[in-house]
Amino acid sequence: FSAVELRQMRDELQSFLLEYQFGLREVETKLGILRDEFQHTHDYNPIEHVSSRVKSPDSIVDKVSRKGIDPDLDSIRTHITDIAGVRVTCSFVHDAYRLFDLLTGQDDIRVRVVKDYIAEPKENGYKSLHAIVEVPVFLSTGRVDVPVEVQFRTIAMDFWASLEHKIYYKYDSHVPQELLAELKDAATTASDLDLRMERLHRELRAPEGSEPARIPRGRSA
Ligand code: 0O2
Repeated sequence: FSAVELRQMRDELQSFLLEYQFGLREVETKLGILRDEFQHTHDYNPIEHVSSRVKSPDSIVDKVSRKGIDPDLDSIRTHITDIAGVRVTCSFVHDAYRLFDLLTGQDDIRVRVVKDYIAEPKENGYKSLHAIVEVPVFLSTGRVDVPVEVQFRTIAMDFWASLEHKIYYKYDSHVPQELLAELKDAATTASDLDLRMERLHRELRAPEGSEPARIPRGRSA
């Protein structure tokens, strides 16, 4: 390649990734508005925190080779839908679903795919609600609809997933069987905690004078 061609490739790659950066900003703004309005109207913040990232070029290249995708920008755009990713961590499971409904119900958002790993956890115990949404971004050249993967989860699910991710990388994806079993057990403990915290929270928010929700003792309370 000549120096001019290399510069052109770099520029193309930069504008390609910039679109995803803009897509993230739009989704983050929507979530920020929902959080602030919710706090104002209901005196309650359903979002614990939001993090986002554009996939690194290295990680895009890994996925291209893992999935046998043609290494050109058009097929990457078509086949890799998590180049822009936002993670919304909520205190409670019902908030994760509520945020999902509020975001995906907006009429400029198009929902491409939903994977509900909260209702149907993965075999290893992973839980989260995933949606690939398309958000419109307006550039000087016109409108582009940018795919963004949004993951909704609770603090407990997030705690579990980040540890599992670290273990998976440490063992280069060959995690010993005992550790896998222990992770799965920890996922059950995390779900139990989510249930329990949600019940306590409901009791806290029940109108004064009303019958307090009964909180059963025991493992799945
Ligand atoms: P990172 O570092 O978060 O970007 P694919 O993305 O094509 O491999 P699929 O089925 O299209 O898989 O997507 P899916 O199932 O919606 O999962 C994509 C993302 O969800 C992953 O992105 C993780 O962030 C998260 N995820 C899915 N399964 C697991 C899991 O078992 N453990 C943990 N810790 N996270 C999971 P990346 O690109 O793998 O990683």
